[in-house]
Amino acid sequence: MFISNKVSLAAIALICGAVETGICQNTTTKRDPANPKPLVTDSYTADPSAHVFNGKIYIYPSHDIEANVPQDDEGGHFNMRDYHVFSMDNINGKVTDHGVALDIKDVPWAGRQMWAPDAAYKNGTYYLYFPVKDKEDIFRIGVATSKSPTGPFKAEPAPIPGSYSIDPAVFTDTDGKTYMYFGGIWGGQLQRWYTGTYDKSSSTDLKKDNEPALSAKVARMSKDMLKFDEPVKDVQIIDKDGKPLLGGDHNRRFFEGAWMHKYKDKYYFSYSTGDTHFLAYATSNSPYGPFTYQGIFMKPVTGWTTHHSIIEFNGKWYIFYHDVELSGKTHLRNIKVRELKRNADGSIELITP
Ligand code: FUB
Repeated sequence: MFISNKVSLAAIALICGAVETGICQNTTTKRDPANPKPLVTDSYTADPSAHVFNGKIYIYPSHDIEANVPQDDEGGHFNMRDYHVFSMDNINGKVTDHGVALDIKDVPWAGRQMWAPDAAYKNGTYYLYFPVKDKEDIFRIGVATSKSPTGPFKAEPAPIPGSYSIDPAVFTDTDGKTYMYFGGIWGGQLQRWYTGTYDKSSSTDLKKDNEPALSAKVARMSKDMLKFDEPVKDVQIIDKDGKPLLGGDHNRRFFEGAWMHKYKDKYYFSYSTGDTHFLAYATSNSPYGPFTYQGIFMKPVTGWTTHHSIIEFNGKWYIFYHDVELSGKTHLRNIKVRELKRNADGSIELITP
């Protein structure tokens, strides 16, 4: 079912020329909203965290590479080593690759696997948040800063104190307070922190199907955006009867890839269900939750992982996500964008990719 498309990737890389050394522009300008195409075709990109800064769209994705690591439940095959930032003047505009924004060799505490990043802006500084395994092979979340949204970013000498697991998603509320949502089970190691300290014994989930599912985490960021300003809390997801979703409820429970957006004063917490490959969402009147499960809003894409972000741009809402159209391989992904539509009650229309 997967299609190999290495020929077109190589051809575009030739046209583009400067992929590894500098700025490369994909000149595609017409996009079919019903059939989105990869936004970047000369490298592999995934986990797109999109933001609007100064009226322009910036995308902070993972940079997938072929590292020839065998596939396993812990995601060893996702062995990424750097980040590039991409920008677009408008949703149909060309995509500009701004080159290497942060390299693993410039993160003194990092061991391996730079996974899904996110970014934020405050008081003249841009912040890149990134999960990477430390030298003990434990995922931590790092932060790097720049005066430009495209980097290069300079990493802090140590990870954010008290951070663990993967997939940071940073949301600044209308009152100016910023929160980080994070976590992911299986390869993301969240289950290993169940007791409060790191326990290496579990490689997937808790295996406690009738107990509340593992939750994503949230913490308000300090004013300097470099640390948590409070103890990390659970992001609880409940059903319409107020009961927590259970660990065995694989179609609905949180797995990884959290995102937060606000629409008409409601907080929308969205995430991947992982091994069932849905994007689902839950809503609350508070950024801390509890969040009431609302449903899935995207059916599975090609490839094992599904990961997204949601932004408003010029009065419309968009979802950035990835699939494996270019490679047919689950660890070599490509980012895409399509419009996100809502019903009159604020619920999100189901997308069938
Ligand atoms: O890209 C590596 C991991 O795959 C991400 O951290 C997860 O969200 C999944 O997309």
